[in-house]
Amino acid sequence: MNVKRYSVLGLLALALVLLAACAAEPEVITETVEVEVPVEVEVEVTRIVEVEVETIVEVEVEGEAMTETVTEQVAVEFSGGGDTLATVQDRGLLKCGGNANLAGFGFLDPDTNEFSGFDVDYCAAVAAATLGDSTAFEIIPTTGTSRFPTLQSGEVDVLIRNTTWTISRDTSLGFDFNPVTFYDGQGMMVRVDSGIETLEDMAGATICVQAGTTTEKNLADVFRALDIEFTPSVLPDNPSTTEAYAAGNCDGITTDKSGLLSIRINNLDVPEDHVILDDTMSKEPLGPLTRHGDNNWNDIVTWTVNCTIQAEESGVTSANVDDMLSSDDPTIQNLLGVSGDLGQALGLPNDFCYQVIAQVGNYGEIYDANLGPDTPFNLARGINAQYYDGGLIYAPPFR
Ligand SMILES: N[C@@H](CCC(=O)N[C@@H](CS)C(=O)NCC(=O)O)C(=O)O
Repeated sequence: MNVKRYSVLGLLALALVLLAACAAEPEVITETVEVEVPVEVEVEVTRIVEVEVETIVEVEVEGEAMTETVTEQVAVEFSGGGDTLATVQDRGLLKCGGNANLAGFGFLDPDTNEFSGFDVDYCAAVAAATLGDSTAFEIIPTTGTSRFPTLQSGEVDVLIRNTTWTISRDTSLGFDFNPVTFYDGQGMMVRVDSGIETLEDMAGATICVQAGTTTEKNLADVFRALDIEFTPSVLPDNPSTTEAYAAGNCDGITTDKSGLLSIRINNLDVPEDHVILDDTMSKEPLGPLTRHGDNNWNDIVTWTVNCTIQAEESGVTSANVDDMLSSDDPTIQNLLGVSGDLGQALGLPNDFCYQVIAQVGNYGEIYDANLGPDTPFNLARGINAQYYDGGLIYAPPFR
């Protein structure tokens, strides 16, 4: 009995103490505690990448001078993905790997010392998107073999030089490709008076081709598949390849069809004496590329290209872009940064695409300015038409 009475009293006492404690003002205690906060550290990774480099060597066979291609692995320092946007913005200048010898795409005019072409305009577009100034870029000219080490080493921020997107370039060479800006295919040009009408007529021919290109490999594969014997004459750049063909050292010259058209119009004395065969030997999707590992920079180049493509689809041009700022079409509002924070998510001003269109133009304008009906190329859009016109040019949504 006693036991029971004591425990009831004890419980009452405990309840009173707890009530008093609950009613009391909470006491504020200030003390310093050490906590571990996860910190993100940016690490610049430097690795050595093996690159296949093909060197042309002069050899003498039975008293006759010939060239031979030697393929070797060369170690190139890979500067890592890094933060290319910060580098470009600190420098106030975009460094673009380009081409100096391919009129229409990338060409250095020896008289004016100015670069022009379809690829050059895409360098201007990236400069407009990232620096707000389409003139704030410099082209570093590269050849078929020097272009990849130039990008890997960090000498340039982006490579925009009639370069084909292939799996090995995207993976083992350590790059990321962006949207295709020009869908091409490999062709063959011959002299009209040769009587050659198709590749099958080229048995025993000598064919001029440029080193370090997809072209060189496709040529061997296609001719092997057709069971046609040929002799490749592999040369280091466009001028030497074209000169060898023009001098009659080769029966045919092969590269991307756009390249052949450019060579025919710009580098041969009488273009009408040369014909590009109908045969298309490969797929050559051409576009810009960046170093693998800098995802944001790759996104920036990707959405700069997409901006030009969407602008064409939405009817936004360099001439009407200011009026389009008051459009009530949500896609146009997003595209031009009138609504939403799409630019900010890339680390850019929201009007990055407005700057591209106002200063450079939309995809169709860039195409026409360099390759369209008012240029010597007069190259029909073909598969480079917008998807709604039966082509392959298509921008994902600006949402
Ligand atoms: N698209 C092909 C071929 C690109 C290429 O280098 N083409 C040559 C022939 S049109 C060129 O641009 N030459 C200019 C030069 O190196 O001077 C590739 O990516 O390998």
